[in-house]
Amino acid sequence: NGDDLIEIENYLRSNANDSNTSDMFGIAKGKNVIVISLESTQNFVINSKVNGEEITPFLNDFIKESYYFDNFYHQTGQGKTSDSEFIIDNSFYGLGRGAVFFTHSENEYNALPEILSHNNYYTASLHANNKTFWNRELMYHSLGYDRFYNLEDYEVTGENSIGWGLGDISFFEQSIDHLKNMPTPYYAKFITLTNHHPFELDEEDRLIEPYNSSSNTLNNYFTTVRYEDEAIKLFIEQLKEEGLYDNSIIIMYGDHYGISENHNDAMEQYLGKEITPFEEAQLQKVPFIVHIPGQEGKTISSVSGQIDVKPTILGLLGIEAKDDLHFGHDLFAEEQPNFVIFRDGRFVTDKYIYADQICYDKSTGEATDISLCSPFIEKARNELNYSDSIIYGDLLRFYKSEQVNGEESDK
Ligand code: GP9
Ligand code: MN
Repeated sequence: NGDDLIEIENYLRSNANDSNTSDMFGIAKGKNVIVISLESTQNFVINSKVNGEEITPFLNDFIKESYYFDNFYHQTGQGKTSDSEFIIDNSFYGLGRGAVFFTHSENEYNALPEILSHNNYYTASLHANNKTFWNRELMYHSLGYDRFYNLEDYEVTGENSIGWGLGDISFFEQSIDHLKNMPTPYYAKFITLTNHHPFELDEEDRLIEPYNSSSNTLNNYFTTVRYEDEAIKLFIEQLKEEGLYDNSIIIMYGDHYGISENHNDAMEQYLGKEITPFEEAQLQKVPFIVHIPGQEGKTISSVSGQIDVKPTILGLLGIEAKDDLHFGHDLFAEEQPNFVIFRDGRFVTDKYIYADQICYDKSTGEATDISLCSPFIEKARNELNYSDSIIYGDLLRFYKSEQVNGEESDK
């Protein structure tokens, strides 16, 4: 009931950091927000090569003029892409089993699109797949999206399809028209698809040769990541041509891993090292890139995750999120907890990695005294439980906040 929420509220209030301590607070006030979900894109492809060729030549350049977080982790579970969307829009964890997009689409949320709507933004998600996939149509309604540009809004033919559906290059090309017609400012989320298991790509769309290992999945993965990189490059060029680039902040994140541990033999060959649980946890890093026009690039190495995206975006837009309940932190604020919790209870701090019930010392990669991890084990369990309680109990029903910016709540 509502009382359960009080304890959680107290926890979240003491846990949050203060966007007002960020010298970036409000830096992108009123700008469009373009978010790109990078399908199955893990961080190990950034600034790496296969057969002597860069895998992400465009992103490697783009991160030089962006804030690039190189210790940022996905936190998804079985809900895969939908979990990443859920975590990013709500700054809550997904569920330990199943996909919250399916199981709790009728809940009350106070998601990023809803908050942004209250702040004069038009909000849309763009993804050339069936609108019922991952129950998006219903869930997007609860998250407060104004519009879902789905399969019906794209021209998909045999010609322009790759693997799961519309190829990313055509997807972005066609999306530009949708973007041009949107009321401004907008929050527009683009969900890519081509770099999806099993990473199929026609010979003619290939920009680099596959890798050579025992895993065709890994071998082909590099080619579809390279294709995705090209699609983003072309999209950014089009944004510039259309004059949309300078009024927009561009945010990219990897949604979840692409290469599961079933391919560890091949990954060991590629990385040239053994994949212990310590390494396996670090392979869950995904890129997180924030491009703000007029700002110089910087690599930020604090430990962070998808849960931090919502407070970070709100901070950049100068929207006070004090009354918003969230588990994450504004990544530009002064205090950084350097603590990221995976859905399965693993975690990473600045000093330790906890995986397979082992507490690893990050500086050596060796197992260390479990008591060093104990306080974090406790905190991780607690936090996941709190998040689950909110979702299972639909507790935001009871949360009557003064909306951000003092607007009246409509709940
Ligand atoms: C489908 C796309 C892929 O619409 O989001 O979903 P995934 O299998 O990665 O969760
Ligand atoms: Mn996905």
